[in-house]
Amino acid sequence: MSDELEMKSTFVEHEYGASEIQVLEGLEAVHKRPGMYIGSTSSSGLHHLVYEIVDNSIDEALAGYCTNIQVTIGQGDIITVEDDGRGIPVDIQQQTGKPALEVVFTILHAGGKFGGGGYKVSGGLHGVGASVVNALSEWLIAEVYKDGQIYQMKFSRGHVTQPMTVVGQTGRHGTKVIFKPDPEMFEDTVYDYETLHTRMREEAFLNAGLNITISDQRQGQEQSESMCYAGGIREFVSYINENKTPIHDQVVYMAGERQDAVAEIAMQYSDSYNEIMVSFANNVHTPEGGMHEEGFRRALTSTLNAYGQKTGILKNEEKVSGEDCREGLTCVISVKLTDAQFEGQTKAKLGNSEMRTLVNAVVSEKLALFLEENPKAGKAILEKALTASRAREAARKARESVRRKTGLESGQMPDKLQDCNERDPSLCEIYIVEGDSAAGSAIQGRDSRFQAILSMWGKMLNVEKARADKIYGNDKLYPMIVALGAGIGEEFNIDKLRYHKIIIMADADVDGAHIRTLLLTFFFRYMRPLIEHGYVYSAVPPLYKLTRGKTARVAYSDEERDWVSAQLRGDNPNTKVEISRFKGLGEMDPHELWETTMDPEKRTLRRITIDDAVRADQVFTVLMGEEVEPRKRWIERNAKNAANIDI
Ligand code: TSJ
Repeated sequence: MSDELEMKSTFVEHEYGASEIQVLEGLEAVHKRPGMYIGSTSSSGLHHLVYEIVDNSIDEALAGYCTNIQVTIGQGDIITVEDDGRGIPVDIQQQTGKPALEVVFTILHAGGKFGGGGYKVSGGLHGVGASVVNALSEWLIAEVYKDGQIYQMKFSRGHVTQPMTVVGQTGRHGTKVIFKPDPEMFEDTVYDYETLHTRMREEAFLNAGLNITISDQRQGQEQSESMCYAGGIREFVSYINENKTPIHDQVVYMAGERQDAVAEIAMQYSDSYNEIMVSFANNVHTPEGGMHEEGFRRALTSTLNAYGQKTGILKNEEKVSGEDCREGLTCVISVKLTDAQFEGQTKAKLGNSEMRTLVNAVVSEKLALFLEENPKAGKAILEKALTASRAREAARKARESVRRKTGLESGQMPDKLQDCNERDPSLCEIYIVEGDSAAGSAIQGRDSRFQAILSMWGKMLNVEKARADKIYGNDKLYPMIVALGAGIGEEFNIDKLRYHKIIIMADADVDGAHIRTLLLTFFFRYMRPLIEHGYVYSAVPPLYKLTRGKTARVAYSDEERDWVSAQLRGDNPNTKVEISRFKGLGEMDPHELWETTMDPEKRTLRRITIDDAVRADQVFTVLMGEEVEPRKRWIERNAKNAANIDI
């Protein structure tokens, strides 16, 4: 035993230099905890591999040396990323005695830190992920076109299988990386074209003038699109507003910099009632917002109020609130900075407070200027905010009158709620249940000590078309707002929340998905902190019931069904296992529902993330990735429910 240890350490000392040890430790760490490096090993992690590689080409573009990036999904879900930049440096590095190319792909966090000072202000934002992608690829080939030569290097699961070799001559310059994600590392290795397409379009909007081509070469789904937007985020705003009616022609564009950071903001108001805010830090989407958004909101509210006073559109001491100022606003914010701090539940919130100051300063100055120079637009914007303000006041009155009429002031709960006995919110759960028979089973099956049931049926309000006053008046949403107890919009107060688990329980079919989408959109728009705190869940009901004689089991997926069926059958090939599909929650008796879906000891809950909610929201706003075609498909799929949406 001690001999073995000694041998090992001798071996290491003699055969391994510092850089090899670093490589092996790095690879081992990535293999052990891939999720730590790419978020997860599910589909999102798989797609993340591509973003990590593309980020390197984007940095080259930011540095001013690359104008074309080509991303290809090949047969067998092999990814190729190619750019026309300077090519990754191939010269031998002092510290390691190895080509920079090898270091980029084998040492964790090596990117951007080589080549004599590396990136400058604009770049140096990413470039840490190549070794992680390499470690998680069954194989990877890198080619560099530089100084007339084609350099090639090959790897397998992060280990070098072919050292850097000159394989030919070329007149061009650039970098090409081809990789096959390791099926042993990922749950699924099939790429979704739409997902990559959406992200690449976003990158094209965020990097004005950069040409990005995305192609799918897999058999039967061949397609390709090149994207290049000279107008950058201005065109992003126009794209989002494509199906809306703007209330002023021009997209407002504001930009500024300070020290080693830049901020760009583009915005335009439409006649809709919703706010669409899409923000980025170093080209990374920040759906949870953060300091850049805060800076924007402050500047917008104060600038519009000052302008309103100055022009007399706001009379006397009349003021418009932040919410009023953002009604119908579509806004894209992009900041670039060194050392971005990402915070929040999903690391999707920007924490750098200097970005609040920067964005505030840029918007205060440039928006005031825009309003001065475009009085017609200024008037339309102020009047829109003023109308919103009046509607909000009307909503407050409506709410108060409803409260008075129903006596809800006294804390009386709605009829549709079967409350639980426990009062401590951190111990309480509320199931929001679609359909009265399902609600009936849930009420009988629950543990009433800590589980409350809110039943919902009938017409669901489509919040896309509704203003706050309508929401308070809605017979479906109002009871839910009262039951949750925390209010909505700017009045939302998480401390008043009555349950820390809000569980949406809907069928595992299209109608269920529809209800979930509507509820998530509502939570996202009017109770966002609920999702940010991780309080919203989706119940996971079983799909199948399997019976053999007197034994009954359930399965939550097709794979599980096959597995359970085999188990029930055991060694006995002649036994009949009866398999039936649960058509809906309403079909289950109370005991079954408790056992399969509600018992905390046995159930599965899926926590809803901000990303889920953003996606749900996008279904309605047709924001990113929703081309006309997917939208048409979605509408066709849901055509039979359309009648239930109150538009
Ligand atoms: F991920 C990656 F590292 F494998 C990768 C890097 C993948 C792809 C598709 C492209 C790139 C990449 C890197 N494109 N362009 C560059 N540029 C550099 O690495 C580079 C080139 C020259 C100099 C210099 O100072 O001369 C510095 C750098 C960082």
